[in-house]
Amino acid sequence: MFTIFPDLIEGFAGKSLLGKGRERGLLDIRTHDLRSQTQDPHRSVDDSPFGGGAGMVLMPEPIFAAVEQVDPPRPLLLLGPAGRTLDQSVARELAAGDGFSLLCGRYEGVDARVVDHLVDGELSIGDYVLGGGEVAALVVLEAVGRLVPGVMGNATSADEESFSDGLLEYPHYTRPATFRDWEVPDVLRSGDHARVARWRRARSLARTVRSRPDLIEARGGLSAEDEVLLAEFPEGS
Ligand code: JF5
Repeated sequence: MFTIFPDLIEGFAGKSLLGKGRERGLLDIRTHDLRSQTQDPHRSVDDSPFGGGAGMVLMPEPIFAAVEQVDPPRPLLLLGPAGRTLDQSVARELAAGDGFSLLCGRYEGVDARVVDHLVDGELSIGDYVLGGGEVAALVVLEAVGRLVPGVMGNATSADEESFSDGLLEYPHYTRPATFRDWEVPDVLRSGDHARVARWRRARSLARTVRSRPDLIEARGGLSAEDEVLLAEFPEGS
């Protein structure tokens, strides 16, 4: 990871799930300060744009120098809205690969020669503008890190299966069984594991139909089996 805010990245990657994965030697996350290679007294990383206009642009020299100094894992991906949008498939691909590096842009953008001659691609986390790539990089790290075997224990595989299934999660409940008159559905306390599994599947389907019909569309609509489950467990059952 290349950034002008290495402390920000380390503060997050040193804690949480990523910190644990690192301590266990499962994740190798390295942060590199783009200012480390600056030559001037002000340690400048940005300058005004040729052709005029507002704001500043990240200069090519410190970025090329920082990257060439460490010869990082490739692909080197620049965070920014021009890239391929991160989703669970992209996260899975990155987790399954041999490693990758992230470059965090800032200000109005990065000198185009970095895009043309240094990075291998661009990665977005969605269609909105951020002040810099750092928060986006943390999103990528967390989404990918939790998929690395061992980082989350065996909880990940099951949970991952449910997303690769393209459905939203079923509702979860814990104690107390009654909270302010609101009861946990009887089926979850019945001890009938097969029935619990069918109820959860029905709730996932119903929730996805209601909130994310695009995901149902992407799966090619509801199957006959899906329809049967929805009929067995109507809303409120
Ligand atoms: C960035 C120059 C990058 O704004 C983003 C972003 C939006 N979606 N995904 C990433 O990245 C920060 C700011 C300025 C380049």
